[in-house]
Amino acid sequence: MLPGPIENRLVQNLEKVRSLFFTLLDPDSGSAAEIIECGLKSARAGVDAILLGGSFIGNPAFTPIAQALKKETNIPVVLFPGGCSHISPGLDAILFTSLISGRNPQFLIDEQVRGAVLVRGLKMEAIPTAYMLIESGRTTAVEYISNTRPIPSDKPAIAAAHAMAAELMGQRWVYLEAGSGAMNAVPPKVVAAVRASVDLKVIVGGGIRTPEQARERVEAGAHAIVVGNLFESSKDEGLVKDFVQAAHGA
Ligand code: 1GP
Repeated sequence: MLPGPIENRLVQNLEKVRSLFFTLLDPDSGSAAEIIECGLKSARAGVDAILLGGSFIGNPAFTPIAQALKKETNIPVVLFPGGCSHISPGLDAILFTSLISGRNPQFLIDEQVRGAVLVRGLKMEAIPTAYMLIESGRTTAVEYISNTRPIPSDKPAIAAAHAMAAELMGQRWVYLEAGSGAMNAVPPKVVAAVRASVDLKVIVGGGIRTPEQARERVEAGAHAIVVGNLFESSKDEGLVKDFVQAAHGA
């Protein structure tokens, strides 16, 4: 499967900036109006894409939120699913993830088999992404829900080996995840080890709270930085701009 227009656009953006910056919106983090406003602020601040999703999605307004963001912004709105039940119309693309750090077949292949039929039916662009949990100081929601163990944060070689396997299996992106609201973000050493081992595009997220932390991970080789929690609580457009500048290398 060749890259689709959204993936191509992100890769083209990478020719102009040092690293991409994505905002993650959790559909359950507030009212539909609040989430849409957070997305619009992100768009005005210059983010490269909005990720929409999380471990749980209980908000029945999920699809209208996605549609409103698509209508009112010109940046990609990409589903970041917690499972195949989150696949719904109105999004530009899906990070089609497999939780390769875990050994739970449900998130390695089962959700994907069920989701593939839906993605094809909706003619949704899929961005093939290996998803890896990195230990971050305490149990995270994604670790608990997926019933998997993260990779130890002081073992960059293990993370690199997983990324190599993902590349050999045809993935194009790898997402190094500390977990939403993580105590510790993915260490730069882990980012650097993965970047040095594969040609995959490297996304880093979870527990990044300052532009400086974002910059350190860009220096280590991240192609994209993801921040969620912080913007949901602060609602500060200026702060999003600071992160965009840190990622873009301005
Ligand atoms: C979580 O990587 C994302 O899946 C973003 O994490 O909410 O901690 O920024 P935060």
